[in-house]
Amino acid sequence: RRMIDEMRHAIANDEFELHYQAQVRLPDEEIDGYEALVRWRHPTRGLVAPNDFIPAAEQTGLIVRLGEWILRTACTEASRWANALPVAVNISPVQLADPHFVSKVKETLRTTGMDPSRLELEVTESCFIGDNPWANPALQELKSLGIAISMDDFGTGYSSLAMLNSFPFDKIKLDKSLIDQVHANPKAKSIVRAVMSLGDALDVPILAEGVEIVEQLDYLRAEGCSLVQGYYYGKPGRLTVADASAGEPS
Ligand code: G
Ligand code: G
Ligand code: MN
Ligand code: NA
Repeated sequence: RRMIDEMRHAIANDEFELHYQAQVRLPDEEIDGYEALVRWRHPTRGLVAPNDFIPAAEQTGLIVRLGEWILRTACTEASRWANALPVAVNISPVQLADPHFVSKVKETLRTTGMDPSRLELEVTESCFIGDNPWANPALQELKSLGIAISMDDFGTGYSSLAMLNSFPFDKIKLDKSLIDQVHANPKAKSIVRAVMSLGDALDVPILAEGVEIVEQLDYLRAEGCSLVQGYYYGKPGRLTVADASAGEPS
């Protein structure tokens, strides 16, 4: 309760901020876009990580309002980037269960002037399971506007393959837990190789998450992985003028 009152106040008080992490294209190592990751700049506790407040926001439904703030802020900030790269925004299953989600996204695109083809929404399989019959049509409609839809945390759930079969994702984000051991463990190597081949077969690009060291990158390159994201290239942060934004302080 207290946490939620505090978060409600924090939204009104502008205490949340978005950090951006580069997604890098291989083999050329050019930046392909950025993922927005929310943080809470708490007046006394400092910078609070999303794992410490997103679950409570989801349980209470406050994620709907926070998610609107996140989407609006990501679109506002990204529409000012001089490099005009795409921005990827994480969408909670609770947001997708809101029957007004699609109209809210459309409204946000309209009010921020964001080009829909520069917006990507990241969803997890928990968006589809349970009783949300409109997740699939909602995402189809957003896709028809030119918004890209990515499957996040691929390989961690129990129906990821069924989801790939039921929705035409634009990108698959292979979870960090499978990348962690990819330089060292033969089993992890085989799994990652199989996912790359799945991506080829479906003609969907695979993005490897949580790449931290060059040995992981070397294996991913050798397997033809086309996108990577992780501390190796950069931690999430405020974008500086030199990075991406025009007239925006870092
Ligand atoms: O940024 P970090 O790695 O600490 O994020 C931890 C978790 O919080 C990840 O699962 C990530 O998807 C989630 N998360 C981060 N930012 C957002 C956001 O803007 N919206 C939602 N719904 N989840 C987020
Ligand atoms: O679940 P999702 O993929 O949206 O969350 C991504 C999370 O992973 C973010 O919290 C981000 O800060 C974190 N992250 C991104 N790259 C790395 C990395 O290389 N190492 C670690 N440990 N975490 C990472
Ligand atoms: Mn994500
Ligand atoms: Na992930």
